[in-house]
Amino acid sequence: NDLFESPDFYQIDDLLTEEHKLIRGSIRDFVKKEISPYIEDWCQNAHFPYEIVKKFGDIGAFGPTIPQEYGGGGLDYISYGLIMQEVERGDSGMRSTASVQGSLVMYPIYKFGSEEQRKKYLPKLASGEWLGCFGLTEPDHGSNPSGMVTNFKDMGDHYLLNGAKMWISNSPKADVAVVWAKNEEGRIHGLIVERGMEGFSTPETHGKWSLRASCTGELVFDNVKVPKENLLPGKSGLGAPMMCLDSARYGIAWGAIGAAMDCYDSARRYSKERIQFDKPIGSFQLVQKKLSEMLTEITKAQLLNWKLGKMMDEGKATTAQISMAKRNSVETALNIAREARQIHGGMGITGEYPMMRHMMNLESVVTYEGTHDIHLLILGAEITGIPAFK
Ligand code: TGC
Ligand code: FAD
Repeated sequence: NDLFESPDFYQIDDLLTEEHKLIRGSIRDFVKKEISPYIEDWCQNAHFPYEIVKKFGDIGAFGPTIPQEYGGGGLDYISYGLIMQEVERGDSGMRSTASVQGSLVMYPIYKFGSEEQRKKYLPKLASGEWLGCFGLTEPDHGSNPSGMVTNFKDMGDHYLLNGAKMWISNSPKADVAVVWAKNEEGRIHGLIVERGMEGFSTPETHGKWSLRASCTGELVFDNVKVPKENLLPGKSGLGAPMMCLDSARYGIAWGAIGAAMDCYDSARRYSKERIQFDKPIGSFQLVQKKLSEMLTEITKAQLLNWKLGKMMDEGKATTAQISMAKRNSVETALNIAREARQIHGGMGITGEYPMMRHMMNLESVVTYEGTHDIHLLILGAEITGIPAFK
């Protein structure tokens, strides 16, 4: 990974500012030093390196677009995208840790939280002193979150929360959880639940073949007394978690291309080194076809992501535009991981090279934050005006 060369076939760097390039460079150096040398071991051993949380805080990977007064970076969406790209070049599970904290925990507290909530939680989340998680998915409600059954009752001086969430990134180690639950009228609200509240537990999910360096678990609420001041007052309804997802899905669009770049770069180098039939395999047309198509797809996705970032900064990006980019990037990355794996022959299945790990990770990325088919249907609804979900 010391040799990594970032593909930039269309001089897309010309579209970046000096600050963007500095940020990308510093995250790239961090990933080379703190993630790449260890990631294969962490994944092989299903180990979540908890110490990375503080380190991510130190380099500003948490909540880059949140204003500085709350501990965030005060940066634009291109910077956020570049950070996600570089972290996911290291590993999708590490990017998950960062994007959940920034887009799914800090963002709703910043956007829908009271001033007291912002001051209490955001600086500690930004610095990595606290780790957060986001509970939307339930055992019986994944693609259809509006059917959720987790609920809270108004008990006068507090809320009583009951239910369960499943597949929650960071949950086993999280200090705080932003939880989406229905009130007695069936309206969805966000609640901040803290570790240590009686009746709240976070059992870990074991046996994953994907995102093995990220910890995943459940959130179980058994008559949890949640203080009233922990309700996010700024927005209710499914639109509130969906706005968080818009931000996180945008980060994934950039992140998945980071994984694709890593696979492409490894394949490019291997094709020049590996000799078969007395020639480097990169001299064969079929290998060149694979590499050419990889670079084409990466370049297309880089331009799509950059333009989407500009629209995010202007507040103009729509959910369907974000769906298109998330869906395109993840599919591109999965195809590139598979083709790059083949270019490495048998060596490609080992932890000596990153493709197999990226490929397995990307099976989660293609499923979470809206499955590949749900994003296709979001686009279909935009095109026709006819939602096909129900
Ligand atoms: P629908 O009828 O379309 O909408 C219900 C209400 O929500 C509003 N809304 C939005 N508002 C703002 N921004 C958005 N992006 C919005 N999308 C929807 C909508 O206007 C409506 O409001 P109102 O006032 O009219 O009631 O909802 P639906 O029930 O038909 O569902 C639509 C569907 C299927 C597209 C949506 O629910 C969906 O995207 N499903 C996928 C679920 C998902 O993405 N889950 C992600 C869980 S979190 C996660 O995976 C984190 S992994 C992180 C990591 O580790 O990196
Ligand atoms: P289902 O919704 O049961 O879907 C199963 C299949 O049916 C899919 O192929 C889907 O596309 C298809 N399908 C469903 N509905 C339709 C339809 N209307 N039309 C056509 N096809 C349809 N969630 C959180 O809230 N927070 C997290 O931090 C989080 N982290 C995650 C981490 C990992 C590693 C994973 C794997 C998941 C995580 N998730 C998280 C959950 C994730 O968002 C869900 O897995 C995802 O939304 C899909 O839900 P599901 O798994 O219940 O699949």
